[in-house]
Amino acid sequence: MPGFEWYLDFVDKEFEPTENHIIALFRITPAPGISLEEAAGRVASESSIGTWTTLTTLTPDMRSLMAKAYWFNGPYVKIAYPLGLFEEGSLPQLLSSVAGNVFGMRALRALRLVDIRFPAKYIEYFKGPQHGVEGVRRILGVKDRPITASVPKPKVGMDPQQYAEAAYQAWSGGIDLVKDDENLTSISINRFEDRLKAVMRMRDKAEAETGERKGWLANITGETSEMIRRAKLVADYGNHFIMIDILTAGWAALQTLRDVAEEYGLAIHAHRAFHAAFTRSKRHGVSMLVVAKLARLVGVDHIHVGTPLGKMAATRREVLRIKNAITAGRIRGGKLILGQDWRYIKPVVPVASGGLHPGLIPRLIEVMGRNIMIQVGGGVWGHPRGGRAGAIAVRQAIDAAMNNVPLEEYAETHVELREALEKWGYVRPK
Ligand code: CAP
Ligand code: MG
Repeated sequence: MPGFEWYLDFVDKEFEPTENHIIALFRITPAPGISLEEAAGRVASESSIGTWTTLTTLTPDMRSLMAKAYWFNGPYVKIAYPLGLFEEGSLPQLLSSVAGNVFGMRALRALRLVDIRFPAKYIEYFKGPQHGVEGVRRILGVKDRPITASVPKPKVGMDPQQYAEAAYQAWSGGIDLVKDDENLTSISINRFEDRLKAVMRMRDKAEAETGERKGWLANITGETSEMIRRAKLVADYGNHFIMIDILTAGWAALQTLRDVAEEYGLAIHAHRAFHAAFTRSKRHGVSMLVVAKLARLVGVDHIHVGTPLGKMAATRREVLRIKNAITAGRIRGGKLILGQDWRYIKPVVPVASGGLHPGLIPRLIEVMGRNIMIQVGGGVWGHPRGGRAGAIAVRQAIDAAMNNVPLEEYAETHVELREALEKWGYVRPK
């Protein structure tokens, strides 16, 4: 290493982090000619106090803020960060540190932030979910079975009246939550306020007819002050839920809306559109595990975690690891997963969605359990007899699974389910 480089000062295999360090687990692929230790030192340096050269301004006391790469296992490296590096309660600043410049360094061919652990002294500046799993189930009056949601499809194209009618069909067929699609916010053919008024009229009608509680995941995504205005409108009309595309809206906006949601008792549904731009590669980017843990810390009430059966790429192992990370009170550390004590931070509802239909529901419940939300869009609106029949078929598939009755057998006496199986069988869409 040239005389002006000091990256190895950020590597200490004897270092023992304290309870008050933030720990990041990285997967590091050095560029040719760079050792793993040097690459790890570059990551620890660039994400804490260093840069490419030694400095005349560095005093001994500043060294206490140096991050330390201290654990090495193949390409995996743990880096410990002193809490003094971080602004209390600011996710943007956390990510600008541990997930900022480091991804672009020439000394690395690839870098992935695999997991992150927050100490109690960092967690204490965040609210976590306002309602959490128990609170959401209480709002909906759904005790044991999976919560159901459906996105009226086509995802964009219906005007407010058509959309509200579709919502009514889904609710009256037994769906608990009607969800705006991730790209349906307020567009010329379907303005947010018009949709709000039309949908809420139908929500009341469906509740009166079914005797079940119904909710609308109102996609308020937009510029932050507009999201605040829309959240207040949703609360004024008596809906208990808002939906935010948290990654396109941004972490700062999510933190603001978490405070607004507190004021109005609103549960937050987190859609993760945009995540696969950086979560999908196993060698570069940020894992969905990290995204889900950050979202729990800020305080979403539901978040999409993927499903191994659907149209989006996801492995069973990854989905279950994410599900555990957002629902367990404590995460046990393992070889490549960091322990985490979530303390007072409530559990978040894992959302399984993407290519699901009645034929997949029993297997989905077998793999992901009952304490999930199942979103079925095309699998409801593609039913031969329309959305209401599709919704009924979803509930029939859940009933069959909850009572351990094979779908084929249950379909003999439940026509909507039979028709869904005739159209899709057990296909796994892609
Ligand atoms: C699913 C969906 C969701 C995806 C998001 C869609 O519709 O509404 O946005 O599930 O992916 O637009 O594709 P379908 P993920 O039920 O018709 O597939 O849940 O993996 O974040
Ligand atoms: Mg969608």
